[in-house]
Amino acid sequence: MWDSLWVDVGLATMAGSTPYGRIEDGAIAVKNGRIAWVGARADLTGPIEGLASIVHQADGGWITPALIDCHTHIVHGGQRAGEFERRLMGASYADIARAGGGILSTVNATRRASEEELLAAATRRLRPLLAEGVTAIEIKSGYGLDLDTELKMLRVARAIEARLPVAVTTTFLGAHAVPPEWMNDADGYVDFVCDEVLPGAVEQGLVDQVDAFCEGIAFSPAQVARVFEAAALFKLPVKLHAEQLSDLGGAALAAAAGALSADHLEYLGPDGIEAMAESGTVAVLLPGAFFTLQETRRPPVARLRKAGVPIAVATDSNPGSSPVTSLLVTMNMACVLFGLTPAEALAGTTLNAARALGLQNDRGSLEVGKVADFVHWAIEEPAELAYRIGFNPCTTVIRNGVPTLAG
Ligand code: DI6
Ligand code: FE
Repeated sequence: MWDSLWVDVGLATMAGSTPYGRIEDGAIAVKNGRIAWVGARADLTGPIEGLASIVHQADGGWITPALIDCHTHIVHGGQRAGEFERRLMGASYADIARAGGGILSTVNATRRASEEELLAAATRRLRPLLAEGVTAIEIKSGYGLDLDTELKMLRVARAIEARLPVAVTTTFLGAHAVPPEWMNDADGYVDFVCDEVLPGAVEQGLVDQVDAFCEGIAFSPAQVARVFEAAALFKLPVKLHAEQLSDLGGAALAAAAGALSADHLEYLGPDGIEAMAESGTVAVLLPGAFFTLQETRRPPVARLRKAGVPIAVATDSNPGSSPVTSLLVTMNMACVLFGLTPAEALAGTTLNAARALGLQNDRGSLEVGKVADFVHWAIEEPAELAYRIGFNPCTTVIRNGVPTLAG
């Protein structure tokens, strides 16, 4: 006897080799918070009332795996609307960063903010994501750039998991920018990150994975390699902000380190693609940053596809380059701006987002044994999720098999 069963619904399982893994008239059952059965309703045997304690007649619509936002900087102090205005007047993102604004302006605001203030502000930004059926999210540090503030950000990320119905993967991003105290000694700062900040955060159980920003305005491949070595000492998985504004070979470096993902990738070249395909590194596309910065160079989607590199899609939610708090809008951008199909966009926020976080055994598809996190949508076709802009058709978020929100 199952705990619950959903019928009279389409299933986009995101499993198997067909787009969406569609089952038109499906059924999905839950036992002890995990998916216990999934398939065509016609394959259920016996009267359905006898199969589960609770039977939900969905009355049409579609169930998909719960969404996963696999790249965010959602914990931060302040806002950067002033920079938005300056960019509209012609200043570039890199100009603003070099003039001491950009990431460093958020560092100042984040250092000043209390833990309670950071938690309250992040919670307000998370609400719209949760209402869209996000039940797992990655949250990076990287706006502290000193020991106390990096730990503070990561504690807030952990507190989010305790307070809100969402699983949080924390990512240490101490190598996000060179802070003012180390302005003339980037190598010294990297040593400090590797020798003091990362070990301190790991000791407190605050780090699930390690990231860095490989870019002319941030850290060189040689510096990133040192951060990856430090992560390896703690057996932590790595990922990288790579090839966002130029091609420094970051993706190949990440792939060689066995990275879970390389993210952004507008300037990714053939060598990087090949290396990622070989290592199984996920390409995380962040169209919100491309849109916000009015970039023109697109990530090489056709070549990634051809090489068989798994493609994920995330908000990159941050106060500078991607002030985005909708994964559905981000899926639309991935289609319109980058040429993904709606099925690829949904795989990018479910199955491949799970892979980018190393969570694919538990999340990302409707398959027996995985965590029973899924979403019911009032839609006629799964492609509707990527097609509308600013409309949220989510009716119910099911978390650990329990309906948690009826919108
Ligand atoms: N790339 C990004 O898109 C974010 N960080 C990064 O390395 C932007 C962070 C910011 O502008 O605050
Ligand atoms: Fe980012």
